[in-house]
Amino acid sequence: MKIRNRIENLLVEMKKCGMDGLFLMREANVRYISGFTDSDSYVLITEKGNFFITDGRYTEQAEKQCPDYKVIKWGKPVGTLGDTVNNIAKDLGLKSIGFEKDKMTYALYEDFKAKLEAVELVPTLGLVEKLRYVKDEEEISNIREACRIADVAFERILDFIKPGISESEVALELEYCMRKEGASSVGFDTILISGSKTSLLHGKPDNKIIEDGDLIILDYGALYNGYISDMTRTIGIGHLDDKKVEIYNLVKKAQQQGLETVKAGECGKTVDDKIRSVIKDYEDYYYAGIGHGVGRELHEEPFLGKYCNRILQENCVITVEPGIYIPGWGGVRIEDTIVVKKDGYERLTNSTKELIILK
Ligand SMILES: [Mn+2]
Repeated sequence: MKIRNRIENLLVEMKKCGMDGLFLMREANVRYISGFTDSDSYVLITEKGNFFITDGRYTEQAEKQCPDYKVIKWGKPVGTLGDTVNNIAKDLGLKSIGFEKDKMTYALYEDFKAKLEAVELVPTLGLVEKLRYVKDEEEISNIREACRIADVAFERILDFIKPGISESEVALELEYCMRKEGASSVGFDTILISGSKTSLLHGKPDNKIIEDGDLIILDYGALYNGYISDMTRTIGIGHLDDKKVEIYNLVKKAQQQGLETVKAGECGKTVDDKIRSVIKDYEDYYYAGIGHGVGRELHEEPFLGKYCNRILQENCVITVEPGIYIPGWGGVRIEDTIVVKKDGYERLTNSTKELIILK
């Protein structure tokens, strides 16, 4: 979708809230609404024009990337951000300006409060996020590519993993594979943990050595063109005991049945209910957050879990990632990134979910 269309859609939302300006600072929102690909920048959206506010490091880049905006350089000698926004507000005669209340800092709010005397500051929540909830074709194709990169990296890393090598070495190689395949960076800090550490949902790779009998959780993703993929696979090394195989197959079944409940019109709770019914003997070891939207941010709406009632819509991109985590023993998680469709879903991460046991 063109940037101009996104701005127009946002203006509609702003009108509903009765504000004539909207100041944005959440990086994912700034990028979405402007096309800018870097950080430390702000936008002010109004019916009378759109302003991209950044410092001297980024003005040239912004002029190129944001043709729908007037680029404004802030900082000395003009003054603070509040001064800069106030100058625009005075020129345009703005009466009220919205801001992201979950992102605005107290210090910046104080600055705005002091400088924007004639303007009402209106706290807002999720206006741009509402537009980002359903992905357009271009966004989906970026996520699809990020998922393809993760799939290729998974295939390659299987040749690299062997007993005696550390988690950190494997994580580094995995990240290298993604960069080599076209990722601009990792989508988030790689979770690559083994043995009893696998009960830590977000454990960090370290110098722990991968040993015979270990399960390994690989939860990682690529960043491509500003969009993230998110996939988890659990694999085994050498001789796995029966309980590990049993729990693996249970999680695999739960994830598959969870996926099959996904379609437009359902909500995150439905998926959770289904998964819970499959893993019921292990419910004490289950973590209720079993999925989330993914796009410009790793975790965004809609979320999937027991208390998640937001309706899944066609072309929402989400993850489904149930797991069983037994403290001191270990855990299993399986996760795919998928697109919600009218009658089901399309899987974007396509790596196998058959239990892989490396020798
Ligand atoms: Mn995830």
